[in-house]
Amino acid sequence: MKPVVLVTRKLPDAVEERLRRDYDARLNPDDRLYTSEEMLAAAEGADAILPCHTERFTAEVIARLPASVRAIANFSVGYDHVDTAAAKKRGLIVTNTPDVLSDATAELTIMLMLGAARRGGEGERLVRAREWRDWSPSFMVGTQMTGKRLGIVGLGRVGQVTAKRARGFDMAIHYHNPRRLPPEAEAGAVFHATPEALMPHCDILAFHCVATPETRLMLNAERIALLPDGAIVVNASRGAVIDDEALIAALKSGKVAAAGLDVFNNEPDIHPGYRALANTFLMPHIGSATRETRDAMGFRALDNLDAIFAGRDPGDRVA
Ligand code: 8YV
Repeated sequence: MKPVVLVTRKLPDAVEERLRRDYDARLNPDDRLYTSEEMLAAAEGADAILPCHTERFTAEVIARLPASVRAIANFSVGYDHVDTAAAKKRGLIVTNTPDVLSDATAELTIMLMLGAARRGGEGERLVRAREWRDWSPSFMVGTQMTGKRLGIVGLGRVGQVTAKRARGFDMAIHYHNPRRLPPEAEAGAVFHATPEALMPHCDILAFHCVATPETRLMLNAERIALLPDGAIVVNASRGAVIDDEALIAALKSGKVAAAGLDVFNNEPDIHPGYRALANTFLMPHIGSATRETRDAMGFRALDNLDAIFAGRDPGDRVA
């Protein structure tokens, strides 16, 4: 008998084909978002769940999962939507999909940097609204990215690819991680032991860290004050790392010249202040949204499930 897998969202065709071939897959062809209650009901009798970051596995949800469920194989690298302590306590195996989305997310981060620095959103809106009337030497003048300092919070898998791409723009890389990396991973990047020490070196500040209680609201008013005037902030990690009120105030005052954001607190119902500002470049959480990467994420989640049901250790176990 094939293991039963509840797949909470519509996944790429090639991934679903493999799911149908190897599992008794409960798919969601209409991609309807489940409430927790609906997900729990749909998981009745399932051996595993293959969710996205859109499904939340709080301690309460985990406690109510049917006894048959042995694993949560996420279709995401981030797993802040899963209470891993509760999962461990319940003996659930939890996996994620690292590596395969690093290129796509770094690409998007470069787009956020360029979009914010060169006023991409503003220009696009202007042209579409037929409000582009003339040209002048001061028209739509932005910030040049080439040769500037890029500060990265979280120089991990995605952060290191962003750093590599940014070096193509002759940028000097600074970073803050909880621990200093070995020289081959640093590739010349300058380590700062605290976020406070990093801030003054950021012409552009990019977040690639994981969302944890330690990184929550990392970018607050005090740290913004330490940035150079006119710095640019980009975020393709999780909205939780930014204090929205503080960033919006800095965008209004000009302390922060522009922000490029792909992730937000309370997506998709984001802080309305971001929409009202001209100097924001806003994307709807599409860091990993390329055909290649979404296929690879699905295959990686399935590799993890295959290992679990073959009695092997899944490569990407996080709990
Ligand atoms: C996805 C992401 O869009 O992998 C992550 O952590 O944020 C994105 O790649 C999403 O999480 C898919 O579930």
